[in-house]
Amino acid sequence: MSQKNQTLGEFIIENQSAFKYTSGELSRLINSIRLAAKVVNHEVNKAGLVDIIGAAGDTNIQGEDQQKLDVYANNKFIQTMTKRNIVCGIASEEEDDFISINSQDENHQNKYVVLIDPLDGSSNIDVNVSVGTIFSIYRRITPVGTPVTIDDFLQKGHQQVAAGYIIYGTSTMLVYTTGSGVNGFTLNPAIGSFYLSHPDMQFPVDGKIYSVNEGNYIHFPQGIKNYIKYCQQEEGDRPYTSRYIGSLVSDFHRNMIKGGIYMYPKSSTNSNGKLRLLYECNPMAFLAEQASGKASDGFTRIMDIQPTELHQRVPFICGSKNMVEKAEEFMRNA
Ligand code: P6P
Repeated sequence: MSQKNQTLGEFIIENQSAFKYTSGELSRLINSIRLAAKVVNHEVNKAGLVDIIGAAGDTNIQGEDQQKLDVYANNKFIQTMTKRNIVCGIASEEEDDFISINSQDENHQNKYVVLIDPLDGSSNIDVNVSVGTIFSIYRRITPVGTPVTIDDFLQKGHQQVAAGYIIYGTSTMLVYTTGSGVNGFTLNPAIGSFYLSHPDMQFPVDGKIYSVNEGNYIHFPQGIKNYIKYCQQEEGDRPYTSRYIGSLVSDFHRNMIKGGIYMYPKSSTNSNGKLRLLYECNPMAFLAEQASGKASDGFTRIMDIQPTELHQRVPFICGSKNMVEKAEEFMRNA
């Protein structure tokens, strides 16, 4: 049984036996993410002090200006996981294609692939608003000893063995699941250790916060428009409160603690929405369901969607179970 103030390292060791693949590789992988998180956290926290912010001049496959910290975070996570010889493949929002990793003479013996959004919400960096890293971990499905293929990355979300995020906010937290609930660890920057601060995190079944970019309202499907109007109506415990940080990890984290729903619907300008299935929606959906919440595209469970492309986008509705089901009801009845 985990107790508060346990370090992340102690927690991983204590709970390793509970994980069905107890080879220790996944523990080492989580530890490598922990190390990279501390390194990135250091740079994020001083972003305002050195000339490391501002566009790097390049654009990524999404056509978005790459902030220097995006590039830095991407490199740090990839380097850390590669050097520690734990994964056989990595896919990243910042990389056009997946990376096959054959560390030293390992001959592709490693079993895990990682998909990562190294710095989500990076447009907030210059205005000092929380940003985050999101990661998703699968066991490879192609034969060990051969290079990974795209099939190892295009697995349905319910095949994930672990998922989590780091939120670089007023405090830095690592929140993750290996399929036995969600636990949150807060970094003590003075000594560089993560401590269990939020054991067994649970979405309240209901909530009063809705998070959506209402600037896109006129482009939303009718069902979403109807749900937003429902949230704003004077009746029962409504109107709800609108809170939108513009950083998925931050909005998700607040909603998981206080109760709420996050929506990034499709629109006439974003035909499949904006968020990416593989390294944003699936890991957040895994966490949501492990915390008794729910995640869908408005009709289908996110983790049941069969991926077809590395950077594909899906509409995303996620949060407190009753709120997501209410939004789905409006989508069905529109
Ligand atoms: P918009 C950040 O770019 C992100 O991927 C999520 O973190 C965030 O919730 C969303 O996009 C914000 O998008 O279009 O509302 O600015």
